[in-house]
Amino acid sequence: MAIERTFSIIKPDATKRNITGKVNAIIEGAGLRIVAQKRIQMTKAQAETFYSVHKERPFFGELVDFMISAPVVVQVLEGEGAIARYREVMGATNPANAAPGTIRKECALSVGENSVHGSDAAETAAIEIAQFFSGNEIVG
Ligand code: 3AN
Repeated sequence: MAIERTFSIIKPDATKRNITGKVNAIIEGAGLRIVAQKRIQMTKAQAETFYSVHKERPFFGELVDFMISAPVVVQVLEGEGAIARYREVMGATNPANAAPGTIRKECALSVGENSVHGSDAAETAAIEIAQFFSGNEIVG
């Protein structure tokens, strides 16, 4: 399988509870490498752009407000089949349905406050990485 890069966000519910290290331990324990990482306060415009695919969904406003409610940690993860692998490591969107050992099972609070985001395909990974990182900030 090819080495890929995917985009990850540790969301406000996790930064507020001071468990970014716990999330990173699960990521690294799964064999993914954190090749870029920074803690930022997302602006409303950044959050709206990032989640624009969901703009017609009823929870869009709530999602944007949540993502700007506290700092987030944006990351680039690298590894074999990293995009699908990270989706497995994150677990189901609703933590009630997430498998044991996944980030959402171990850390998330609800379907909205679900601790992490991960890209769902190679095209979105490239777009999402480029929204938050320049090439020289990613060191593999
Ligand atoms: P995933 O993050 O697992 O790819 P998506 O793409 O269906 O899930 O949803 C994007 C984000 O929107 C989720 N991570 C979650 O924070 C939020 N979300 C999804 N469904 C709901 C919902 N029913 N109510 C509130 N927020 C939701």
